[in-house]
Amino acid sequence: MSRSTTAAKQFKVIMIGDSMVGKTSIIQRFIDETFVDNNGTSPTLAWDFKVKTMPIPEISSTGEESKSQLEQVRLYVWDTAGQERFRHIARMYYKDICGVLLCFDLTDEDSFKNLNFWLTDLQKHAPEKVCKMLLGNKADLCTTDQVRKVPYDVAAQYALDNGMQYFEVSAKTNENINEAFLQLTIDINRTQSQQMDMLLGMDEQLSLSEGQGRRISDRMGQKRKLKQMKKDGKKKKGGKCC
Ligand SMILES: Nc1nc2c(ncn2[C@@H]2O[C@H](COP(=O)(O)OP(=O)(O)O)[C@@H](O)[C@H]2O)c(=O)[nH]1
Ligand SMILES: [Mg+2]
Repeated sequence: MSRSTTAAKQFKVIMIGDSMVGKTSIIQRFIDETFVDNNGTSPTLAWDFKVKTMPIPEISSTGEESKSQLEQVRLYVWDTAGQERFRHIARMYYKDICGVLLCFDLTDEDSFKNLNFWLTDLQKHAPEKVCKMLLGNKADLCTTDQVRKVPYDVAAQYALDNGMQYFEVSAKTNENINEAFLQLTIDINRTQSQQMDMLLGMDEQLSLSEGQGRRISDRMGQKRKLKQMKKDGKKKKGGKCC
C-alpha cells in the first residue's frame, strides 16, 4: 500500500458484483501486487478499504489532459464485507463514491446476468455522476470457448448500453488490472473537473447577475435622485416666482 501526503485529490471507488467473482482478489492485485488462490475459503469478513496513490495526467485550464504533466491522486478502493452474498449492500457503502467497478466472472454466466441487479442497486443509492466500469474477471481461465461463458462482444455491448467502459482482466496474472484502474481514475478526474468548472461557471454567472443587479439599482437610484432634484428645483423656482 503506498501513501503520500502530497496527493491533493481523493477518490472513493467501490467494487460490486456477485460473491466469488474476484473483487477482493482484484483489489489485492492492484494494491498489494499479490494473488492468493484461496479457492474462496477466506471471503471478505469486514468493511475494508485500501489506499493507493497514483499519478495520472493533469487536466489543464482548457480541460485537456496533459501529455507531460502528472498529478498524484489518492484512490480509496472499498471492498464489500461479504454482504453481496445476500444481495444486501448497506447504503453507507455507496456514500460519496466517485467510481465503481462492476465485476463479473467470465466463466460464470449467472454472475453476468446478475449485473442488472447490481446496476439497479447502484442507480438507487449512488450519486448521479458516478463513473462506472465493467470488469470481466478470470480471463486467464478463458483458454477455450467451453470455459468462457460470456463472449467479449456480448459484455462489451452491455457495457456500452449502460455507459461503461469494459475491460477483461485477471487478478491472477495481472492482465489489464492497472490499465482498468488507471482509466477509471482518469475518467473520475475528468468528470470531477467538469463538475467543478460547471459550479465555478454558475458562481461567476451569479456574481455577474448580482453585479448587473447592483448596477441597475444604482441607475434607478440615480434616476430617483435626479427626479427629486428636478422636483426640488421646480419647487424652489416656483417659490421664487410666486
Ligand atoms: N483463476 C482465477 N481465479 C481467480 C481470479 N480472481 C479471483 N479468483 C479466485 O476466485 C475465488 C473468489 O475470489 P474473491 O476475490 O474472494 O471473490 P469475491 O467474493 O468477489 O471477493 C478465489 O478462489 C480466488 O482465488 C482470477 O483472476 N483468476
Ligand atoms: Mg470478497
